[in-house]
Amino acid sequence: MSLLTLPRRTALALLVAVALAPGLRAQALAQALVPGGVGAATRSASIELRLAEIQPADHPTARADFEFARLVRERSGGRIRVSVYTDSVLGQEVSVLEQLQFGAIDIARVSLSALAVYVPRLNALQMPYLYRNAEHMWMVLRGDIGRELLASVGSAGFVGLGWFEAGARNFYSSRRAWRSPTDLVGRKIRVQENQTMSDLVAAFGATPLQRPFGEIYSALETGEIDGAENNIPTYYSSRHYLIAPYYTLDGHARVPEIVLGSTIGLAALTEEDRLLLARAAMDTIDYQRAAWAEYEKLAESRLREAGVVFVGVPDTGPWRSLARRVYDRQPADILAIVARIRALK
Ligand code: BDP
Repeated sequence: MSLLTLPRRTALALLVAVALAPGLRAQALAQALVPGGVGAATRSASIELRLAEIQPADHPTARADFEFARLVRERSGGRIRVSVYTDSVLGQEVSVLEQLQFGAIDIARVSLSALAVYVPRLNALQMPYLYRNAEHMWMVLRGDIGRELLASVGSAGFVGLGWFEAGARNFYSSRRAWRSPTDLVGRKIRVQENQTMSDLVAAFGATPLQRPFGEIYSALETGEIDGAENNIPTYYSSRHYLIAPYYTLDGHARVPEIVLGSTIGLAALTEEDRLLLARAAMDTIDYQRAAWAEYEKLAESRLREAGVVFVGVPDTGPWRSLARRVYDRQPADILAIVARIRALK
């Protein structure tokens, strides 16, 4: 489709995005203006896409972004280059999603929690104690449910490209170890900017505070929050353990990561190239999961060396029964997906 044949609003948004986005290829987009079609134009033009990542470059998720970029480059014969911007240099996740929506960023790897604000049905995938284990989650993500939900992000101006592993999330605290849910009562805990995550923390009797990821360290330092929650790799790479050295292995949720394109940012690409991106993202999953497993072990041993106290939770029963309240608040469409997930053997 040529830009001239796009609906007026989309074409305008695309032009605004071009003006705002140094990452978009002027050449490809200029050619998109030529009647005759974007497809014909972009096949030969070189394309540069900007990918936003909030994690540091050595985090397994960021390493997978680089692998994705490598695959895209190789498979497009060097024609499509994905430049990966790590360490939140393009902004925190809420801002990254806004920039993706208007095309200032072409691709991003974000947490499903952040994205679910735009596509509430995605909350089904991060419900507490939902999956039996990581394999169960991957069966869901790689199957019909994962495919349907990835496609559903189109309604919010995104192109769902693929999923990444993000382990199990656990609570960590700065002053003393939290051994049972009663230790959380009255505590202030940072959560992602997502209502379901707030509901979960509230179900344990704590006060949820939604804050951007980049603000956690100082919020722990000043005592604005008593703790936060995340997976082991992120707890380690963010260095939050330096001020919050108690990590409780309650495993309350598995929140997958998602690789997203911008509908506007990728509008100048051919359908074939968009497919190439999606296949490359899917083909990066095995690499990412292996990198994750390896880094998780390394992070755990480094954390132990640093004196972090890991609090084992042999019986998650009391945690699970409180977390059930989060399910009571869910609309029927989410509960229907949850039922399908649970039935998947
Ligand atoms: C990490 C995710 C990152 C989230 C962060 C958070 O990789 O995308 O933004 O958690 O808690 O595990 O905000």
